[in-house]
Amino acid sequence: MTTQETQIQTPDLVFPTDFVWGAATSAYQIEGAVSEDGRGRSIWDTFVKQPGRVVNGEHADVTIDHYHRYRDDVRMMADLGLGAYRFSISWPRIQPDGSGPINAKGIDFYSRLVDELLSRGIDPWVTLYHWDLPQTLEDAGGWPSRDTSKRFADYAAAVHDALGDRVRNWSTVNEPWCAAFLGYASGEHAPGRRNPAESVRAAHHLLLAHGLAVEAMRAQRSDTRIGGCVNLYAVTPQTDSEADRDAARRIDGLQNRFFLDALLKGEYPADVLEDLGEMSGFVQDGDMETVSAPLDMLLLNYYSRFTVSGTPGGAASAAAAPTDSGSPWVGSEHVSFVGAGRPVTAMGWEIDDAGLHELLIRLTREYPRIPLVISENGAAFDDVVDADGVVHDRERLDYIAAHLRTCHAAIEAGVPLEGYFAWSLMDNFEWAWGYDKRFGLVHVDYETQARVPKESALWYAGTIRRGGLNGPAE
Ligand code: IFM
Repeated sequence: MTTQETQIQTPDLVFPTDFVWGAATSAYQIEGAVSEDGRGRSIWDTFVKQPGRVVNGEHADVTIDHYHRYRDDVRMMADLGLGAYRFSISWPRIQPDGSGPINAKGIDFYSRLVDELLSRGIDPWVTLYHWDLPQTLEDAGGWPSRDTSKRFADYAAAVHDALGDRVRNWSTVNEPWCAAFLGYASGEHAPGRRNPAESVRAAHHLLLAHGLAVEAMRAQRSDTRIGGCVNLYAVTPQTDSEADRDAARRIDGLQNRFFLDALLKGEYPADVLEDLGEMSGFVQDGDMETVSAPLDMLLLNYYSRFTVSGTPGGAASAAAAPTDSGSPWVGSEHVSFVGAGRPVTAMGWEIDDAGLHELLIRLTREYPRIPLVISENGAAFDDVVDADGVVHDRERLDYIAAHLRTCHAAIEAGVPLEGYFAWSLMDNFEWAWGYDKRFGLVHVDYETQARVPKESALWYAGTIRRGGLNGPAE
């Protein structure tokens, strides 16, 4: 035993020894190099150049230049002691036009990244789609078109064929709710369409794409672990009134149950289909069997709780879009999101770790038992680099610590929770908010590209080293 090991104190809350300790990013948010090595254009490349779409007209042509700095970034991950790194593949790097032959240079980048991670003992977790649809496919109809699902399965098979020998853990579509409803209903995200009926079709085709990709990948290898990835919210009615309870049912239905029931039960919830009315006439025979192909795990992203009211006149406070946008709440546009008085992050999102506990218990009780992984959890705050060169981000540290305590309590209660990925490893391009919101454990100076681990990163490294954490007084 080394001196360092003898000094490690046993924490109060010890996690299972095989618990996965990770951090996550996505391709478009960190890579830059948008015109290099044969990469095609994505819907985000188009969107960010349209006036008024992103705060301060910012874009991700360079962002934090991970494409060129990946070796240094992986070294930093190793210094922090990360056990796993979740990143996404840029579809237009692999297939510049979204179909046809693969771009060898695109695959080569991810192959080198995977090798670099493995050489430092970090397990690569691949996400196949984190919102950067090739523009050519959007021009051909985008996610409202069924054909896009088939193109996705081909792309998934190509990536899996190239990396499946070294990457065991895969997820298909990150947060299909966002891709469908922010992309095609509110227009807050690329491609910026505002058409409720199209957004519902998009949601179904994103789920179908997931299922077709699972089939294609399973046909290639039997040792790959595949998960779907959803963003879930705890949802509470503001009062016990019938209107507020109905509002909570609707928002929980569209945000949570629409995706969970489809993936894990092979059906859409009847009440949500009723709310959507004619917009839901898109399911073809056999689709739901494909969508609910057996999974090895469910990845869930958790940030906050929604408190909702069905009483007209409530002020919307949750995740307000930076620019003028429509409503993503198709069929529930009358619902308002109200503040419940909890502290908020820089996004205006209320901090509520109890909501995560509630969701984990609910998943275990109401759905077929399946291993769970928190694939994103974290918070944006207005970080400053202090005179001592350190980012004292105590609020982020407290946020992550509180959610990890919740994870521990859930495991103790019998929830099959296997891992936790902090969002995000580094500050990066926060979609319509540009560089205004910093989610990173590691601070990035966008002028110099200097990376400096924040206090939360150093604390997280200690937590990983100790295999757990202490009570709130820590
Ligand atoms: O930055 C995003 C990420 O791309 C998807 N999940 C939520 C994060 C914070 O908004």
